[in-house]
Amino acid sequence: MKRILILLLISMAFHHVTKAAILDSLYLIKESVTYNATTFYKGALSDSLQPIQYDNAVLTVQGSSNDSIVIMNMDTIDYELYLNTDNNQTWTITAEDTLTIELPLLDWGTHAILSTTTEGKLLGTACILQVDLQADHIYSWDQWDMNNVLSQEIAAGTEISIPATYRPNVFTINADPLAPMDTSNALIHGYVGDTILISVLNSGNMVHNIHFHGYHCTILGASKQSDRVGWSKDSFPVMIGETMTLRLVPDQPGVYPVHNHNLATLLYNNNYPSGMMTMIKIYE
Ligand SMILES: [Cu+2]
Repeated sequence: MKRILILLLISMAFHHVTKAAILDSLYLIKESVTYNATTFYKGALSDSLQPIQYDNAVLTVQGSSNDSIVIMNMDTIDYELYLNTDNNQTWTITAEDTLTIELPLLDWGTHAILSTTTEGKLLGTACILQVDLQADHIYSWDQWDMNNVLSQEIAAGTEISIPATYRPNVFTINADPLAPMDTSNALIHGYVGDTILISVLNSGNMVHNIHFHGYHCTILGASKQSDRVGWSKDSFPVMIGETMTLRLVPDQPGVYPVHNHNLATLLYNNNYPSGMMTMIKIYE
């Protein structure tokens, strides 16, 4: 009897440890950012407050464990968050409060925590979850679009939806509208023959169309276009709120651009190339 009790206590202890594994603590924020004299509001789930990661946290998750994430709501409004691959999985965090959310068991691939709350939904508040991904290099691209004046109205609560006259002028991969060719964390580096996995999220308000120069990518996972899994392509759409996992195995060295095929998304303050563009740099 004593032995059973000890075993029970040990199993409870282990159970408790796996249940309570805290993956990360994130700040839920909504802040104004200025690039080249143009100011816009961006929502984010950030790993730190100084500096704020406007490009959202990217977490490595083991699908077989119910990990938790602590979220501190720094905003003065309540937020509802949900898992993009399971709409029944929702969490509400009241204004200026802290909540520990427990993730369900997750399938291999790329998932995202998104928001149904207007400010979070339209201003790109998100967290990418990379579940059990293994490769030589793992990257992520979070695509978001907005109009800078509209973003201020959304942040002020005077606009609660995307109007029919929506004319976005801010286009970002990982929250940077300038598409810096040397410093962006969207930039991909690797060697010929490497396996490179890219998690893609569309946290924006319109469909975005990725186009690769130099290479084809294989779609290993797509949360909304599951019929495309296995396709190898150089151009494909990413739906609003969709996550995809792409596999790139470079067959040649070189430096090639990747960009949104909708060329209007390659502008910022009328400068080209900006916005939804980055580079793939492959070495021999
Ligand atoms: Cu091109």
